[in-house]
Amino acid sequence: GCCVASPWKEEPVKKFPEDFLFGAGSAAYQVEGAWNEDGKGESIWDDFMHNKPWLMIAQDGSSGDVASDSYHNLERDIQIIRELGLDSYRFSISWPRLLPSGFPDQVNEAAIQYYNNLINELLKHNIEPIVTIYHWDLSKSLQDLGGWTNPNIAQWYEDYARIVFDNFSDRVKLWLTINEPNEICYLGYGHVLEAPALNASGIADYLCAKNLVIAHARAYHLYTSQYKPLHGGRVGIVFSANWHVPLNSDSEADKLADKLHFQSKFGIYANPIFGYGGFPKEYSERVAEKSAAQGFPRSRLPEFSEEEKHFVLGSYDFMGVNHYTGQLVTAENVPEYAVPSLLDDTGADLITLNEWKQSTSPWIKWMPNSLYNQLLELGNLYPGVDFYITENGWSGSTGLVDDDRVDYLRSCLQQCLDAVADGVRLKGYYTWSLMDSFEWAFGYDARFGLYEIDFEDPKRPHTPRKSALVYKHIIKTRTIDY
Ligand code: BGP
Repeated sequence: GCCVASPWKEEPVKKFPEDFLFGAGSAAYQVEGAWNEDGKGESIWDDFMHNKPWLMIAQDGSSGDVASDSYHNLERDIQIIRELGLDSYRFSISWPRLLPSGFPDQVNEAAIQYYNNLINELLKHNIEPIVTIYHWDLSKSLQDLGGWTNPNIAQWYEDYARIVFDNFSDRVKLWLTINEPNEICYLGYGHVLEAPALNASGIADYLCAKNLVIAHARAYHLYTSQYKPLHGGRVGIVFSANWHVPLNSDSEADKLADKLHFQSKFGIYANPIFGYGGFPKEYSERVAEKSAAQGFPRSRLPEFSEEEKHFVLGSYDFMGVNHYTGQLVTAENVPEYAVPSLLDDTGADLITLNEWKQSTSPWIKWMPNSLYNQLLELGNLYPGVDFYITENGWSGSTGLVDDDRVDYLRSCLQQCLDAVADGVRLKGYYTWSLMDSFEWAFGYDARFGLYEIDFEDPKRPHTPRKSALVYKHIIKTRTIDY
């Protein structure tokens, strides 16, 4: 392992390393708006919001049609990014904005222009762009061909990534191929919580998982062979990793449930790329057993050929980690706590404690030290790997005096410092999010922004919350003072 908690540290590290990147993030569908302007194609999120609004958790009739209106307000966004003093800004490129048909037969010049302006403005002010190539807004035309369940998507994604690299890799040096495979596959293909709401749990989510890691590896190898020699950038992928511990640490059943839970949410995507290759062993065995018991002639979990395993393994320069919360995991069925969608193949139940502070997002509670614990676990699992916290934030106060968000931000940054002191190779931290934005199934009910947005009139200047001022101070001094 790489990292040990050392409570006897003489002098706790108080300062972030000089090259540590402080950032904030956004995603195209959540902020851009302009959903059908300047030749943009339709995405699965446009389709989901327009045609299946009853599946949203927030029944407020909202959508990302206008969102934070960033497509029309680039200067305003740059202004707040500068005001905060960010070292780096994370945003995503919209696949259907760049390629209206989903394929590179026609490249949308207006999209190139928009992203060029954004990148150039950032660089002009010494702000490092980190670009997510895919943050959930798949072209509807590609979903009509099966989307992430179709193995051909690896080729479609590579073709799209090539257009992205051709246009932007002379200036963008940090790349994130795909944001949160678990949320894409599990919530979108296994369930109805995200687009395309396919609801084919245990089948479509597993096809998605395999195709997605291969697509990621295609983009990685494309960049590494053709663009890296010219521009020297780095490519990673973003996983969601929320902390997990067995409810009863003496119970073998709870320990197994915890392991299977972590493998199902994280390992099936991370192990093929960062681990020993292919899907994790225990989880593969579990799905094979369950499939046999259910009368399937083969496991529902697809396999990787040796060639595929080899192609995918090691296809990274770093790992991006999105972290918000944590749970206790048990093999017992505890009906009053059960989250039904999580029972699937693991049979694990997730429990949170009443004393943990609840955010406005039902799934986010403040579990003490979860980020530190998660970073240490990852550091030990993957020694030598560089990490970025690509998302971390608090859904809470809508007002300007957001003390809850301030406390969470300070605590999480302190946990990052502690993890760095204990040897984790953490290179940067991106708060979620720069400004209030359209929060997927939660619409505008969940507010994560350091800057407040008036969604009635998104063109109005964004107002900094207290958390923005606190973050600005931390970035400037590179220390957290209380
Ligand atoms: C992550 C996504 C982000 C962001 C965040 C908040 O899963 O990558 O895009 O939205 O979660 O989550 P939510 O809005 O679903 O509460």
